Amino acid sequence: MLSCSFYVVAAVAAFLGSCHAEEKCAGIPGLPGAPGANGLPGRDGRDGLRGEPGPPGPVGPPGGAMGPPGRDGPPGPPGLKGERGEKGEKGNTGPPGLPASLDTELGNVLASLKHRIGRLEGVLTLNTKITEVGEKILASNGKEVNFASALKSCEEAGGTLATPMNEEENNAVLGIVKQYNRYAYLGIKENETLGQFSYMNGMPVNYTKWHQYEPNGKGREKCVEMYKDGSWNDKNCNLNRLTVCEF
Ligand code: MMA
Ligand code: CA
Repeated sequence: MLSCSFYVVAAVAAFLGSCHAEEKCAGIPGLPGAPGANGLPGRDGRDGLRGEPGPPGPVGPPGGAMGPPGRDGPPGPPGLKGERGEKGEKGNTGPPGLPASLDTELGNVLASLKHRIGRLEGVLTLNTKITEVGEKILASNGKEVNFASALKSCEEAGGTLATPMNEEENNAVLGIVKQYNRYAYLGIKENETLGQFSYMNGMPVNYTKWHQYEPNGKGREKCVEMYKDGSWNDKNCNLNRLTVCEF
């Protein structure tokens, strides 16, 4: 609070500074009155902005009613593949195509394959790995085993035991017998009728090259071996003979 003496000094200063040359001077202003009493409180202001939601409340007492179900979680991973369904109906017939004989693209592929196979046959023949006779290919693994094992080896390789059906084929097998200098089993066996021989498919033989006085086994020699002159002998099946296959 400003003291009374300050007001007096201020009033004298104002008087001396503005009035010392004039004829009539205003009177000295009175001293300011004491400050008035405080006014009444103002009116309430407007409501403030809405606050953030508060933190979740504490867990309620046990035994309270269960709250409502929560929202669905995110989708789970895909399930296992289902079992194969039943086969569907046969589809419609496709558009008509060219016969293979008139399809140039197919013809080119076939010609190329034939050429390549021909070259491979040339290599195998040159190296005496195979003998080609008519449509047959003859080959030996050089092994001497019993009849059942020899037949199995040939069949596992996709063929069967060599079965000469004519003189030319018999000579081709003979070439392999001479090459290994070993007797070979043929794909021929005596059937239920003693003295009668059949091919592995059960058909009776229609070409034979029996050695003189053969066959003479009469049921005791149910397999057939080729001698080194190309003639045949009925023989036990449990001996070791050269494996010669035809494909
Ligand atoms: C052996 C045996 C027969 C064959 C005769 C020919 C003694 O038996 O190989 O199969 O018929 O020889 O003499
Ligand atoms: Ca015999």
